[in-house]
Amino acid sequence: MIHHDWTYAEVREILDRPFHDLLADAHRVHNDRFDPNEIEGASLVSIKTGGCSEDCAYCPQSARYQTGLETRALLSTEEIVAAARDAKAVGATRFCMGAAWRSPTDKQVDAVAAAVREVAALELQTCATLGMLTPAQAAALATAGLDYYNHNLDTSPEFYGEVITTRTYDDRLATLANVRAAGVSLCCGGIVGMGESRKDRAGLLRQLATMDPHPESVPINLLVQVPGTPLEDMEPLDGLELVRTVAAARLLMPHSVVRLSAGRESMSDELQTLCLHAGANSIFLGEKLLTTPNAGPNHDQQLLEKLGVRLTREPVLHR
Ligand code: SAM
Ligand code: DTB
Ligand code: SF4
Repeated sequence: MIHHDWTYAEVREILDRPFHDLLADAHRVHNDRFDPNEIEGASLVSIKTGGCSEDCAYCPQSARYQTGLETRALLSTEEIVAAARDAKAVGATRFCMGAAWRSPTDKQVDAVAAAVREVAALELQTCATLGMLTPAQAAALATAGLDYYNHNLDTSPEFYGEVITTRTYDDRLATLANVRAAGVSLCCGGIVGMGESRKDRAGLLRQLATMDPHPESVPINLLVQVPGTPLEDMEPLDGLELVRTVAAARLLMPHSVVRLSAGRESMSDELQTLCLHAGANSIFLGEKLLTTPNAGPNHDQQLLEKLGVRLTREPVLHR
């Protein structure tokens, strides 16, 4: 049964279970719904880089922090399509276009919509993450054939103000509602390792799991600690807390594809494997996330081979 009425206490009880019980429960649900030997490969390209007006404390692309990042204007449709072809060549089935905007102008949305049309023609699933959207902008992207929109809640409503002050949690919820209303699937998750407590991880998971329907994709990012950002010296999160978060996401949102998203570069193969065992069934492929290094295709291929895990277009739901 899929529930959308999770209470904080229920979510917290799941996160607090003895580790082996939590892992076994999550793997059972994962195995019932999906083939654990199949994962989705997604690919990211930064279509507009840096110079962002927002103050997200984790982000190398904020203009407020000296991260040494080279800014870049919006790529042309041709450049985006070339990146999409490269993504397809490494086995990606979803192509996500990310832009460092607070919210795009209508003209910028039109330019991205033109690229979406061409990427969709390559038979890649399309995703974009462009910041806050109006209902009309979401509808324009839907018309262009956008399959998914990524917009993260990032953390619990209570911890949110410690990380971002330039837009509110409610702003994010409004964009999510606009995207849903346009008929585009949601990719929505958060970041762990920003100094939040287990209470906040439970708060984030509760927000996600009380959406109806649940987001189709749930990215769980481990903070990438980028020099120059306010979170650069954060004490790294205990890996087992990441596994708990993934396992709880799997139990709370059994039909969603859970992506072990940013941060795999700093994880051991064993930690990544525990996350896949706990129910993660999507990763980003390729050398780069948006601006920071990713695990890389050679290493990923070796790991997937060792595990006997295949890349698949869409992890199959058994029931
Ligand atoms: N500018 C748009 C926005 O913020 O909505 C879209 C791009 S933004 C880079 C997309 C997401 O990337 C953020 O919401 C955040 O969850 C994630 N992210 C950014 N920097 C990160 C970091 N250093 N570590 C982990 N995740 C990060
Ligand atoms: C998401 O949840 N993670 C991706 C994607 N959505 C856009 C972004 C990760 C960014 C990591 C930092 C960087 O490379 O700039
Ligand atoms: Fe800008 Fe998005 Fe980075 Fe926030 S996460 S600073 S909105 S690019």
